[in-house]
Amino acid sequence: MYERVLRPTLSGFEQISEREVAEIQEAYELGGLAEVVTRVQCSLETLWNARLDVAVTGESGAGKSTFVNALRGLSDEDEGAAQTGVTETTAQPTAYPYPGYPNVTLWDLPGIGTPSFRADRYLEAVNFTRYDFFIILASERFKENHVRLARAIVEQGKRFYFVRAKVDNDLEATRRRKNPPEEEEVLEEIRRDCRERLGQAGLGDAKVFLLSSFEMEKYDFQAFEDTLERELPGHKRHAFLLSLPNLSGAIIEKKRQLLHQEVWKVALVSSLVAAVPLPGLAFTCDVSILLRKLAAYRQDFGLDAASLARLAERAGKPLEVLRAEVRSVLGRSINKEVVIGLLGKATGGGLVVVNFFFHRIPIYGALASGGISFHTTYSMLSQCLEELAADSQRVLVKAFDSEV
Ligand SMILES: Nc1nc2c(ncn2[C@@H]2O[C@H](COP(=O)(O)OP(=O)(O)OP(=O)(O)O)[C@@H](O)[C@H]2O)c(=O)[nH]1
Ligand SMILES: [Mg+2]
Repeated sequence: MYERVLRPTLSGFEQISEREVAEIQEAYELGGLAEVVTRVQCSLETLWNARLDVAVTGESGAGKSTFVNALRGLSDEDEGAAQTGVTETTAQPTAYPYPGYPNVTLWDLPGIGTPSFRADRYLEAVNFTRYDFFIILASERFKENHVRLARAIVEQGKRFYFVRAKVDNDLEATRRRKNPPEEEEVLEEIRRDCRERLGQAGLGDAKVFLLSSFEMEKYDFQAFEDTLERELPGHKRHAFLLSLPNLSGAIIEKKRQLLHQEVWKVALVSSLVAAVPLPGLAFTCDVSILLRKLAAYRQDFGLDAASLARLAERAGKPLEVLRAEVRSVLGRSINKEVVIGLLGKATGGGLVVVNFFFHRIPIYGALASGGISFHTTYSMLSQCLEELAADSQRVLVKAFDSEV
């Protein structure tokens, strides 16, 4: 029990930065605990409400719609999926919000295929200011239009990432040769070619990634994800990472770490915002905040019914087989009674650890006083987070029959 609570907290005890400590101190001096809660709540809401709009563009047939679906964890047949393999008819950008994350939207842009293509007009027409960044998708040959578009995007002060899509096709084709080269050789050759062409056009520092929407987690996907994440501002990084489908163990682990950093804020708000007595417990806390947050965790880790069903579909596994890997209480059902039960069990569990870092905060004395559930709530939330992340890893391994 102590082990489980200790592990994540110790590794992330720097989770409260010097800046945050100073901010809390200032708020406390200004308006006591009430002001602290307001500030913390505000910072959480900035994170939770962050918008992210990503434009996916490229030539007609490059695989834009398939890519949009794969990045959203959808199969082409799923409800709400972008239509693929059909001739593009719409000249308007189409919005595809992430399932369960309406603030994060992938935009499937019209193709850039025609010879009379004018990049500046195109950007105007697709309302370029709306997007945080562009993904230029190219399959097969590198074309002049890609360069024109990339330059125009940079001229407008926006960022682009160059994705060379459908690399599974390239590998398949070279496998048919008499003396097939190594896979990595083929990939490196494609990478070099793209970089060279972009370099000749004065875009030498452009980022190039080789991907396949049919095997999204392979090839350069991890580098692609790491780069996007690194180059986004903090609150947008949060939205981006949480909305990603759990394609790899690395993504699940990153989500766990990210969420772990905000546990103390959620615990603080829920224990101070409303004094609602709980049956059978010696303290008060706002269970509805906890309930909402725990339901969000479940979705972040792809364990809610809709996410599991999508994964089962994508992996071609029966839903029941995946569900059997969900072992935590919360992963199976979530309601007020379950949460109160968990709070009852969590009492005291994480006290030692919480003290370890939280004493740096000036309001510590006030929090440690009787009746405030901060410690218990903190322990409960971190433990649930650990268990849901572990469930998520197990489900992923089962779905794709592999260590991830
Ligand atoms: N092998 C392979 N085929 C792909 C991949 N991505 C897309 N395709 C196929 O490429 C074709 C075109 O894909 P779409 O996603 O419809 O392409 P699009 O860019 O949206 O096309 P338009 O909307 O017409 O501009 C479809 O038959 C897809 O199945 C991939 O990663 N690998
Ligand atoms: Mg399309």
